[in-house]
Amino acid sequence: MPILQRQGTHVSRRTLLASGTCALTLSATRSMAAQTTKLPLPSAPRTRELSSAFPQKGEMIVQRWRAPLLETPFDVFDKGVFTPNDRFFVRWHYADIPVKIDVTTFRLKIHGNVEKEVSLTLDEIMALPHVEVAAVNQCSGNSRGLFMPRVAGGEWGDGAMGNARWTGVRMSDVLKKAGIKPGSVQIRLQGLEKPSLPGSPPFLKSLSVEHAMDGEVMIAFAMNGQQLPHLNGFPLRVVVPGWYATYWVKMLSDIEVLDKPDTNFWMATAYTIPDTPRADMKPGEAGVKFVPINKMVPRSFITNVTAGAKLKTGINHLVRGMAFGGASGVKMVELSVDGGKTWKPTQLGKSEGKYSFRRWESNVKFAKAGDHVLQVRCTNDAGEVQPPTTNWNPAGFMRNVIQSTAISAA
Ligand SMILES: Nc1nc2c(c(=O)[nH]1)N[C@H]1C(S)=C(S)[C@@H](COP(=O)(O)O)O[C@H]1N2
Ligand SMILES: [Mo]
Repeated sequence: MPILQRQGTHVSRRTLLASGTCALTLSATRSMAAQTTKLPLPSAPRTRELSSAFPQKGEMIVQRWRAPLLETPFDVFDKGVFTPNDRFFVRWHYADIPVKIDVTTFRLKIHGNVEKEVSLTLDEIMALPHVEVAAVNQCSGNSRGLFMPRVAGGEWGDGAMGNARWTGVRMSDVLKKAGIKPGSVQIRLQGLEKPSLPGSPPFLKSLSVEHAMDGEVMIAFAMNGQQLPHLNGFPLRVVVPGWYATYWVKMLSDIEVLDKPDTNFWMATAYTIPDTPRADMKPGEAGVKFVPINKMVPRSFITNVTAGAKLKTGINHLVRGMAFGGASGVKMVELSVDGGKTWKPTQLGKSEGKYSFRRWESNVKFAKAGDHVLQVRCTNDAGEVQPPTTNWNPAGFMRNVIQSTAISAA
């Protein structure tokens, strides 16, 4: 899929914006002899097709063809802390996604409770100071397929997440172009896709003005040094470091400044969590207050040993993986080889910043033959630690229980 580069945008040394002359086919079709993979889910059908048929994407686990839900195969996370763009997960609510974007006529509109309504060109946006952040983009429902009892929604394994170095401009600098009027409370973000059925609510997400102006919330035009893949939001997407991906609106084309809190479906009904510790409740529990999902919580994974592995006794094994702190950095990652009875700190890799994946590794030696359960847990800089028991809520959000990998030593 050749993406034609437009040369010489005056604001960028690199050529990051496609000319938009090539149309993408977004509804990939099944191949004849489809490759499949098995996800380790307790309840859902586990077999999923693997496909490289989506534009600008390598082999991905197909959760749904249309609108695309593509999961990153877990072995990709063992290769490094940055998830390659062509293996980065994809999630859209509606299938009516533009297949072609003309970068010369594209505009980002800012309207609502502003001093001056503006429609910014990509050149005007890219002329603002550039900023960069390494940050994890994780779906609220990552690992939903592991929820018991089962809940409605995409049955993701653990691959509805990815880490990238995002380059863009500060949301605050963009908003200043329009000027936020006093009394504004939220900004509402919208992308270019349309609801598939008339009457379906357009995908709209809002952030508080204070959050949007914090200098960290970004409008990104590049990911890992390249223009955004079409399915990851070309030409512009919102990046909200430390917060769940639902706020990271793709193909951002419209910002409305609101003087009242947003009560649209995607804020008030969908993407809400129980207002309880760890967003935990009992199935069917009544009287639970729900609030919009927000900050991420710490998680960690073993990436080079899979369940059922047979490891030799008496020699050192390097066990490694990655962790992220959620809304703050990774403070510590510990490993247990006895199912959580005792824990030992692991060695952390280089920090790429507090919102990034971080590598960890540890040497493990099994003295005696037998079955062992490996567990890894992350503590973040805010002192939050992954819990030993699972949380539950009806949307399957915010899973961050310590994961177990059963192996045998021989
Ligand atoms: N325009 C638009 N932006 C969107 C969505 C969407 O449906 N439309 N989905 C959100 C959700 S729920 C997720 S998990 C992330 C996924 O980002 P990715 O496809 O780049 O991995 O995009 C977010 N931004
Ligand atoms: Mo999501």
